[in-house]
Amino acid sequence: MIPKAKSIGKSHPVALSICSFLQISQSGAMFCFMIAIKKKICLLGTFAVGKTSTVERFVYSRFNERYLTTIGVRVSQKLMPPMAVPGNSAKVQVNLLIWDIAAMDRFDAVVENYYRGAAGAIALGDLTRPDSFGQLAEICSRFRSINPEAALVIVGNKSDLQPPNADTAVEIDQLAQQFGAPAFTTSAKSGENVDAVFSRLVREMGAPV
Ligand SMILES: Nc1nc2c(ncn2[C@@H]2O[C@H](COP(=O)(O)OP(=O)(O)O)[C@@H](O)[C@H]2O)c(=O)[nH]1
Ligand SMILES: [Mg+2]
Repeated sequence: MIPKAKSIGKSHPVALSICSFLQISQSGAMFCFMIAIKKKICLLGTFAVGKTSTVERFVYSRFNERYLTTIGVRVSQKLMPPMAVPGNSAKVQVNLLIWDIAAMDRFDAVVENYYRGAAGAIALGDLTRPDSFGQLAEICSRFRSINPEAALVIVGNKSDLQPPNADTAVEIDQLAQQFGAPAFTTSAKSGENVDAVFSRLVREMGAPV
């Protein structure tokens, strides 16, 4: 009988559960451990840069041309593929809780509460609107002030409309250096690099073992 997953520390944003599973290989059956972890991540950026579209592409593999303003916050989930742990028979599976937070004109306690407990964030600017990157530095600083250890990935979205020009490339590079974060260009419309951004963030957040 396969034991049921046991949940530890349910109230903590990064909840851990461990279950064993039976792996059948050519050489016979053996027990492996699956370590399941929940991690909260946030999508950051000013209005209409493509936060909701990036989540829609990643979680549901779809895209909508219409702009529907996000009100408050919307949380989606996605189970990442199990990852092998070097030197260990255990595997780790990350369950991402993705917080798509509406752009706000100002930071207040509500926004700070949305950020609280996040292990990472994807910070997006719009390649067709260079000013959207200017606002990202302040948003990322605020996010890091709440979550100092959180991982970040910087994204220039809408690459299908506009490849990064010299100025935006410099700006993205500066943001990446300032926050010690990798940078990508993506298209939520075509899907280019969207999976790669989430996979990289999971790696940046680090395995729990
Ligand atoms: N061409 C193109 N349009 C995009 C892309 N990402 C988002 N959009 C469009 O940009 C608008 C704003 O996107 P949305 O995800 O709602 O932005 P949010 O306010 O940051 O959540 C919508 O009309 C989307 O269809 C993209 O990669 N390429
Ligand atoms: Mg939105």
